[in-house]
Amino acid sequence: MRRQWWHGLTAYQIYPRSFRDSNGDGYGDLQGITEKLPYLKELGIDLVWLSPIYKSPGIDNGYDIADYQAIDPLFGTMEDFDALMEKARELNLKIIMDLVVNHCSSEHEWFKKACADPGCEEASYFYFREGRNGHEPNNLRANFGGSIWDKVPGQDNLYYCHFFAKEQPDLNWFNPKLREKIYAMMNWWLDKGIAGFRVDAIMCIGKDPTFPDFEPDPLGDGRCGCGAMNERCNDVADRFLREMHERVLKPRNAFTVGEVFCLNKNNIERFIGEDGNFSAIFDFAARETLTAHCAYFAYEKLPVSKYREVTFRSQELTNDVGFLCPVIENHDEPRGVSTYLPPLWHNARGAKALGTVNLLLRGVPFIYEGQEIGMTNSRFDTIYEFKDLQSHDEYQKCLAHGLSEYEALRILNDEARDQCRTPMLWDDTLNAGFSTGIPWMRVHQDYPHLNVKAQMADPDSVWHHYKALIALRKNPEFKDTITYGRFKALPDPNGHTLAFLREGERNTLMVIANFGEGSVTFDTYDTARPLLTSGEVHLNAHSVTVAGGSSAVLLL
Ligand code: TEU
Repeated sequence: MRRQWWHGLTAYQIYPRSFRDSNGDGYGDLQGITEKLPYLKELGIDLVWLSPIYKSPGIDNGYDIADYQAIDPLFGTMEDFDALMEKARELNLKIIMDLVVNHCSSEHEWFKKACADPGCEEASYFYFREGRNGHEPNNLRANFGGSIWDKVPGQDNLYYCHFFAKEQPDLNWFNPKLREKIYAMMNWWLDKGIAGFRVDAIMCIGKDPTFPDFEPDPLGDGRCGCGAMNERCNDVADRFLREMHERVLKPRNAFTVGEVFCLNKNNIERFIGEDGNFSAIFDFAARETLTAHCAYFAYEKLPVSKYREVTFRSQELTNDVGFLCPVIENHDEPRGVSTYLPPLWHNARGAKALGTVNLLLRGVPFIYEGQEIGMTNSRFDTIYEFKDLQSHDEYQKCLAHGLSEYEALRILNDEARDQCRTPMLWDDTLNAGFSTGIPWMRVHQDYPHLNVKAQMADPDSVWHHYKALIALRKNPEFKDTITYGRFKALPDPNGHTLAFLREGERNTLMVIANFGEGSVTFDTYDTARPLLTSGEVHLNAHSVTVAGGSSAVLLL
């Protein structure tokens, strides 16, 4: 495998509005991020992904972009961004930006011009279609509910397409002029020194421009989720992604991680092979298993055995091809500890053991802010505390399904995107040290005892375990094995254990994380050397015993 500069890195996702507020307006900002970059360096992070900071009305928290080359005043100025880049260079931290180009904002000047004159060039950057027999052009449902079609303002029978909110009009990738503008914008950011992009919702650009009707799905509104069209049109997305790769990414040797949900053995080479469209893609196998159901209320708890099965399947699929980015949570998902572990381990022990798996699977792991201190889901008491538009849509779906408000809230508290979006917990002072103002979201209930400052002072904390895991990834003796070593699954003795080998050229590591109640024992054949453990681990002459909620990394 050809070696690349980004192989072996450890990455971190920042959700800017919740990371650190420097000016007391209740929202995180760029100066706040710059202030905390040394903190990330101390943890051992190499690469940072910033969720969107572009000019935006904020309907979808910045995933609705009104100007791709301007910073939203909420986050600061372009000078603040340049200062952030300067600090990152000084610390040798790479920065990647969110590339949100399936859609823009209805406040983007392209869309405003398009609406003012549907015959103008900008209108061809969007999907404008006539209604059919007094109805929307087809029956697809948008990701945040309702039809993917809304009427172009002032028009009787002309609609525009949006796969997400109505304020997020989809861009027409079939238009070569639009594609050129996007590539120019990407180059502009790369010229500013960023290392690459996290590519948002990108498979949505695979569309059938005739917009046929689809077979309605079980939700019962006569519509079909818009993802069904993308599934049919992967080859269309591939064509555009290939062009983006050849024209922009490859010549700049940029790092890209795709938000791609449909990985299988047929498309993997094209996505992340040696000359793939992306450098890597997130491993969403576990998430996809949950979200295969059409609404939050239908999600079922994923047993550890299932989590193991799908995670290991992704590893085996990619062993010989390329790199995944293992994730347990992000700004679209509730906390991994709360989602994938049994309630017994919704605590520091569970967080450490899950972190061990997350950071030692083969790939470029992304840690989401707060994961390194073992944050669990935030809890809200009323629907008004949920900020995400998807939460409100899902709440209505629950009620329409006949659930009580109490049950709907319980479901949201487990499944909503808000659960991960609350402010970062820096210390035990007012608002967890996030802001001196009124935070835009309620601060997590555990902050008096669960925060960065307390954990940095406690050598036995989740934070120190993460730091040790990252240090292990960088240790010259094991770096090669952890980066390139083959993944090999080991059996699961109690239905709650993830155990695997990483087989490198110089050495082999054994990783075990037990999420059951009782202990498990694995043969080590010879005397193994413990490299890092959490919880209770006992090494015997030819075996190792790992108690419930514990993990071990051994050199065989
Ligand atoms: O998410 C794309 C996506 O597919 C989401 O529908 C995701 O699966 C869902 O939110 C999970 O509940 C990206 C961004 O990560 C997300 O924050 C944006 O809202 C979305 O694109 C639109 O830009």
